[in-house]
Amino acid sequence: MADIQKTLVLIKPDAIQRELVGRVVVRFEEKGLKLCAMKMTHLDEVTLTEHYGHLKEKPFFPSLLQFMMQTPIVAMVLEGLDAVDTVRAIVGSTNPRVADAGTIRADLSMNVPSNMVHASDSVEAAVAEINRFFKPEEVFNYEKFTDKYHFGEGI
Ligand code: DAT
Ligand code: MG
Repeated sequence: MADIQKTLVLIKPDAIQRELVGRVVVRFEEKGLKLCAMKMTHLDEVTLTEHYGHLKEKPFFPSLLQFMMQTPIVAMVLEGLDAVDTVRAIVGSTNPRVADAGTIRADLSMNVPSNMVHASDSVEAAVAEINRFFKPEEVFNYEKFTDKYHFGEGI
């Protein structure tokens, strides 16, 4: 049975620089994911060290942080059936050159860390990451006419 989940997406500085924000957002919207929150914000070292804590010992960690602070980023919360895995599938694997064609990373990028987007990788991570980037009152729950197509029983 599918679960209705929320997940976090960050549109990274390379997408901002390359003027591809709209192209990223449209992919999630046309899939049928519901936009529950969205804002532009500048990340700081404290937030990024928490966010990328699992990579702290990696040699590329300092340059990853520098990259993520080059411009503001756009943070979003998306909701849908199995949204965590669904969004990861649309985003594609970390290395854009081996990501499946049709994914955001494969179609629009070539390298790391400039792979366009971050997406939560588990339900637990999604809860923590949504709380990291949004206050509860910034995340909206509302009904849409299309809910019957995207949120129904189905398979
Ligand atoms: P993902 O973003 O697919 O969840 P991750 O959590 O392992 O991947 O890494 C976070 C980001 O760190 C990733 O999107 C790009 C950057 N990164 C990962 N591996 C890297 C590497 N070998 N060199 C440079 N940047 C890397
Ligand atoms: Mg990750």
